[in-house]
Amino acid sequence: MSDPKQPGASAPLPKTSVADGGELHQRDAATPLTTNQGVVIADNQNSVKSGARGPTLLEDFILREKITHFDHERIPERIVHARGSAAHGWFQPYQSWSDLTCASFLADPNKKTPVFTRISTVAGGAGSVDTPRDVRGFAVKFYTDAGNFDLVGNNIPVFFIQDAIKFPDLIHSVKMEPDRGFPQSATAHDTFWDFMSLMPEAMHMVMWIMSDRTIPRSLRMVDGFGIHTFRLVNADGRAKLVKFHWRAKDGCLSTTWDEAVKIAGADQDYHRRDLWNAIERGDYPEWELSAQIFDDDLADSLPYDVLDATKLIPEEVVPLTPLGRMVLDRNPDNFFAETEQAAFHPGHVVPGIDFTNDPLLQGRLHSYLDTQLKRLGGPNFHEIEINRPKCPWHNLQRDGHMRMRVARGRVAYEPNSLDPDGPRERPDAGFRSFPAPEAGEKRRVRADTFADHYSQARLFFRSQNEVEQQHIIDALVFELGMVDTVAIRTRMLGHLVHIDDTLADAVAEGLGLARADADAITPAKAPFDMDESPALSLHGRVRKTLRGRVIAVLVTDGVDPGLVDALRSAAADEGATLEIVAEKRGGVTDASGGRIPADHALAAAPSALFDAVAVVATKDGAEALADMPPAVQWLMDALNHLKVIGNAGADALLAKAGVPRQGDGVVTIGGAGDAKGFVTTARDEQRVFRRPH
Ligand code: HDE
Repeated sequence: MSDPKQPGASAPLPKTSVADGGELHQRDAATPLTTNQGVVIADNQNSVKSGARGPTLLEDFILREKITHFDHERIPERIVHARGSAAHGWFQPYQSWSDLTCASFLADPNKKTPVFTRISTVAGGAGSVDTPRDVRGFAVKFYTDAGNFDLVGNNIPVFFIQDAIKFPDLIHSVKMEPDRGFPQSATAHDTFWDFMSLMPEAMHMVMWIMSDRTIPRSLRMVDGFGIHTFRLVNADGRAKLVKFHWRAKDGCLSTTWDEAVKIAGADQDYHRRDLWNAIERGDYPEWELSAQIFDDDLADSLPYDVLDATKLIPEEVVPLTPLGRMVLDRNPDNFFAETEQAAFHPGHVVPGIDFTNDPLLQGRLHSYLDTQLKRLGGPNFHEIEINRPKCPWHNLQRDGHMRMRVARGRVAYEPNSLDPDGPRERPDAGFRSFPAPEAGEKRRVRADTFADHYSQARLFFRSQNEVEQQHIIDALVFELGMVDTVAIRTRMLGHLVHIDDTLADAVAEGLGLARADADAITPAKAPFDMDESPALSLHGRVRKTLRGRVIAVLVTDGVDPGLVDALRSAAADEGATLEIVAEKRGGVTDASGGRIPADHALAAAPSALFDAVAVVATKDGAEALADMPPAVQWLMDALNHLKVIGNAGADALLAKAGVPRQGDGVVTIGGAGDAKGFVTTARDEQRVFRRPH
């Protein structure tokens, strides 16, 4: 586990200090409460009145300042990715990559670059639930010593559309419908599928969003992708094309759909809480930054265009080169100041990294700067602490809303002769665009090389295992089943026919349609079969680890405390945490008369919230649980959500919940000696996909 106190890691602020304008002010018990002007407040309970029962006076500047500030506490939420959670950490390359790029954060294996990473959902508002079916944003701000670099990606390597001009339409279709104001944070409605069904280019992304990638177990267990093709440029000006990937060290893991729905009801902050708690516990999430590096010749040889964000390059064609690792080891001190005010922008690049002509990326280069002006209120958002570079920065920009820097001197222009020490351009070290030759007619046009919309959708579907394919089918049946307009369902079916026959037939069957009901759609370009890419299967890449996972043990009065301790230490040996669930929050009395405190009351902690579960009960206790509907539901859900289940004396409850007593991820725990076996089964199985579900 990484040490946050190592040199280069961002050290946590002392708990008794506040960061204010970059200065630390120590506080102690005698620190007075003041107004924003520094006037000490004598009474923070009562406003100034004319007589005890008289009117409040307008002159009460303390009241007015406080209420006015409160009235303005919100800023516009992000139009997309409004709901997100973030943490601080660092990035360190494995070696020097200076032959590839002059980006300074990739040059020195001994250098740690501070980062701030925000992972988000796309469609819902800032207060929406954490577990809808949705893409996750994956935005990393590197505070490099050559300026800030933002890698603003998603947890899926492709996107819905090919040209930025369609983005407002896409987002309007997925957000709540404008007349009725619902549904919040859901793709399962008419306007979204209407738009999808009219956008053949979205079909590859449709396959991804209907897969388990969009219902992650934890923000710590998602991969990230830069999506677009970028350029890495070295000091000699030589460039390579590159696609960035973040690989979660503990692997990707997803919930089942039913589980995601139940989590949404039980804990709408599930992902935010999980990330926060993991970092507080010292289970620092970690990702490996990798890159697919290739040149123009290879790009030209591919049967799709690397400038088309609806296409990926299979890893079997261009393998990943691991560049370095990122560890998130510090929670924000203040959600608003940091997570909410963080301004990411794909246009924040550093020397050594450059853009390509991907028309989606080009549109983003406008949008993010524009959005920050509105959201953060003006052109000085880079002066807000979370956005400020950590390297020196000097220029001749001046003034504007909320300017914080006090620039000195009379010279705010260049060239000048009056300020010889003022900032000057540096041709030797400054950012230089890669001199890609460009020429062409000025036209509103889409390249012919972008015209194949089905081959990669087919590639993705066929590269999934049977269980994963079934999940995609189930998700499509569910989502299209929520669409009221029949014509949208049949139009979508018309697209699925071009992707895969089994898929189209199964979805038609699930919707109660016949294959013949599918709209006749003529592809702009006939799809072709590509070699399957096993790397696209999530299940193929699940990691057998319990690091940072949570195991719940449901206990009753009279249980053996030694067994509970054995389970706790077996879990700890695997890096997992054990949490006790009991009928009452006060806990239970064990066989030796001691107390086992509970972390959760049963009614507040459905098994959906945990990675694996065990029931440790006496015979009487198990019979009592079997009479409690929440306990029966707890175990039924654990079974249906494919969790490994440990059974210590709980036969009566298992029988009532319809859980088999042994096998398929159900482990008998006869005594303390079996604790390890249960925990290692949970580690090795992760999710028991063999079970019917
Ligand atoms: Fe974004 N996107 N986007 N997007 N996006 C925003 O910027 C936009 C796209 C992504 O944690 C906004 O600061 C356009 C692709 C993330 O703060 C906005 C287009 C990818 C985040 C915006 C795209 C993303 C955003 C809203 C089509 C994956 C959250 C608030 C051309 C590579 C960053 C903000 C955070 C946020 C525009 C497409 C990822 C409106 C116009 C493709 C992770 O500027």
